[in-house]
Amino acid sequence: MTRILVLNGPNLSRLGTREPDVYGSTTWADLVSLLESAAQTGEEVVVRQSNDEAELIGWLHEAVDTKSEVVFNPAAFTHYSYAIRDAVAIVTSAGLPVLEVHISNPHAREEFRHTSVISGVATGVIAGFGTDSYLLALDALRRRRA
Ligand code: CA2
Repeated sequence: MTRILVLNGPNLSRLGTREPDVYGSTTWADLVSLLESAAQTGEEVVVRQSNDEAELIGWLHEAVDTKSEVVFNPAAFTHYSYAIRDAVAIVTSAGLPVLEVHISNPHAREEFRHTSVISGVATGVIAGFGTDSYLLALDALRRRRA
């Protein structure tokens, strides 16, 4: 059984309630159901969201302990959290993939979003495809495993 942790950072639980031009109209509840139901035979997809940096870091440590693959939207922490970068590096250096995902394309937005302190230690990055970015990441994990 392959366990996939889909981790989400601050404010993503508000998806679908504002800024639909940037983030689309899919709600957080819709996204959770979509991802859970996208699990294929032999996969368990666990979706979590936190506004708390420490909790996200704890979940990344859990990924190492449970040998889970990770799809991660660090949200605004993407742009400045060295603590989260270090935790992602702990996962990838244990040989487990961490795919950084973004709903929007941060490079087409404000300058501060052009920097990701996570990308350099992530396995790969998928951004700009709306909530499909998560589905593309699940597919990329499968192709990498095959
Ligand atoms: O595009 C993405 O997925 C982001 O990671 C989303 C973050 C943003 O800080 C990153 O630059 C790019 C923001 C998530 C906030 O989520 C909201 C959800 C609904 C309404 C407003 C914000």
